[in-house]
Amino acid sequence: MSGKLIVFEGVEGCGKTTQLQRCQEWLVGQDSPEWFQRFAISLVVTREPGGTQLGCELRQLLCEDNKALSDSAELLLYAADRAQHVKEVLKPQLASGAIILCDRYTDSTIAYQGYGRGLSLSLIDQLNSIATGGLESNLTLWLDVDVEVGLARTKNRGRLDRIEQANLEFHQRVQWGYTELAKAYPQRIVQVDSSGSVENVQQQIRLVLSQHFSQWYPD
Ligand code: T5A
Repeated sequence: MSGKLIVFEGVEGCGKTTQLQRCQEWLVGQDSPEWFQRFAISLVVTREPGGTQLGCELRQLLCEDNKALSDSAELLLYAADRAQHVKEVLKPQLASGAIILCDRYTDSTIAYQGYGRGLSLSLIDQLNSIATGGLESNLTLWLDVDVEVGLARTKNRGRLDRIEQANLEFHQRVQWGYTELAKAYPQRIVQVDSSGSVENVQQQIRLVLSQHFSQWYPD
């Protein structure tokens, strides 16, 4: 049985890391849904950037306050992180049948480096294709929240990383990118209203996951 790749995406502070952890607790915890136990599916939680040892080092370079990093260098570092992650983690785990919950993937590069930084979308498609070897997500949950709301959440949390410090227009272009992606790939991307409470968003996600699992693993 081949596994499934489920990706969490969205602008800064959309709550994806919080929701991904809640999903993990749900799937492997005491309230684990019957369908998850029945198929004895193994669960892997990972992220980009930083899902491998090399990726952790690249993440430091990408997230720390490094004003000298050019837009093209940034793009290539995200691509390098992804290439390593796909080869070392995603493909082997999917081949062994795991369900993977992944914090960010190819759509982040399109939204941030393409729409946000204004780099060529066709070049990004080529780089994504080289880095992934064609591996697409089975489901991408786009946690949709107003940019201002998301940024306010991250500010409450304390020190901002390099990209969080970018201006509001940059983050609005990133949001536009996600909107365009959701229109272009409705079969893969599901929009989740992420403006409500953590519990409310989690309920929406559980519903989407339950529906997809019943299609992927019919009785
Ligand atoms: N990046 C990444 C690119 O530019 N290109 C790429 O190709 C890739 C892969 C690091 C950076 O890399 C960029 C994007 C990023 O700038 P990251 O680690 O995913 O990527 O960084 P963030 O997006 O900053 O992720 P965070 O974990 O910091 O934020 P999340 O996941 O959006 O939000 P979360 O869950 O940590 O929540 C943020 C705060 O909000 C609260 C939480 O408690 C927390 O304090 N919160 C809520 N508050 C109220 N209501 C809710 N519903 C809430 N949900 C969460």
